[in-house]
Amino acid sequence: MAQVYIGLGSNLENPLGQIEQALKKLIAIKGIDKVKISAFYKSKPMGPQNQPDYINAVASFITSMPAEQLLDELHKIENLHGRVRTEHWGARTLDLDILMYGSEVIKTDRLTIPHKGINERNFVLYPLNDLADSDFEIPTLGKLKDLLESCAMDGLQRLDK
Ligand code: ROI
Repeated sequence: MAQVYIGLGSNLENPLGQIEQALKKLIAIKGIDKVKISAFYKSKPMGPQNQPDYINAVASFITSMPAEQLLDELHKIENLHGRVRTEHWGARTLDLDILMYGSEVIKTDRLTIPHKGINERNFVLYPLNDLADSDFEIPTLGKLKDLLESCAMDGLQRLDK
């Protein structure tokens, strides 16, 4: 069993609804248990600024599904949400990223885990902090507590559910 963390993001076509619906589909995946969900956050776009603000959240669960198979399941959900892969770092209806897969470090054509850029993404670190305890260690990157200290909220807004 691995403890897995997933990042969710959307900035098109009712982002809040996209995230809520995606979480329902995530929970329904066979072989995933003990799902926990962070608060939802509103965040400024990282990358091109001529796109709407994002809604971001993090989910955690345990699974014995291999990472690549989990990635396939997440892509299926993205596709159901009409995800079209167009502009690099452009707007999207739904983005599901495997942030961490247990303590594994994975680098293949399809997967980089821990997910790239986690340490500088407030929209990942702050929701992650809702789920993980303060001495949580991100493989290769260090303690969540230390990463948070050097990552400003910078307009990141925690939403009331
Ligand atoms: N910016 C924010 N704020 N949230 C995201 O989820 C997000 N996802 C992305 C890029 C385009 C890098 N910017 C983002 O993929």
